[in-house]
Amino acid sequence: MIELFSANTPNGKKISIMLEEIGFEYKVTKIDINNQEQFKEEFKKISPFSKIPVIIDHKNNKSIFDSGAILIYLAEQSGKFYNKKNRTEINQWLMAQMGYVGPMLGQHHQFHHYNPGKSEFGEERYFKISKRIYQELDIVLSKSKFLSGKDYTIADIGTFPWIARHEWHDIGLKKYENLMRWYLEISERGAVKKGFSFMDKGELPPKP
Ligand SMILES: N[C@@H](CCC(=O)N[C@@H](CS)C(=O)NCC(=O)O)C(=O)O
Repeated sequence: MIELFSANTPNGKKISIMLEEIGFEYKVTKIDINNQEQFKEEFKKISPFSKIPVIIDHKNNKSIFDSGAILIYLAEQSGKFYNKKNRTEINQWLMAQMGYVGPMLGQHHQFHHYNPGKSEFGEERYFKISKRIYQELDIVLSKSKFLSGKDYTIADIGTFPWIARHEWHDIGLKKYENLMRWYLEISERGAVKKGFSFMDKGELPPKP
């Protein structure tokens, strides 16, 4: 059984979606990051940077932090969404999500959604980068069905919950035909719907 320490955020949703996709049994332990629960000593033992998500695999008592590492671990354990023959491609898109797509869209959330009017520089910078990301993903998805090729992989699972915040981004997902096609197709997966609503029952990926 997997224990998922998480909160209802894009990084948190990546793992509940993956767990639903691979059909592993899991239980969710909520970490209230708005009430500083991530800084509790007990949690810091398994999360050195005090961040969600973290999992404990109770089968071998192993704890893993960082959503990218968790996705790889679960893919290796299940043998799903991480085809050995395509690993370099998948790693490339997963690392780009972890180091670029997620962090930049996350900054856009901070400046545009949570704190508008506080920093013109911050708002403009991350709005511009976020639009670039939409454009860049759209180009990739005009050439392949999923990010790393013809198959749905952990790179798509890692990226999807970030694009699912499209309403906050205020960019207009509909304008990006290929990104939109990818988003709608993934939104319709039963496991994605279940994983998406892991904390807020009934929450669905918002329609563009
Ligand atoms: N690289 C980490 C980033 C995780 C992350 O930023 N988590 C946020 C929520 S989405 C968090 O726990 N924030 C609480 C804090 O930083 O105090 C991952 O992908 O797991």
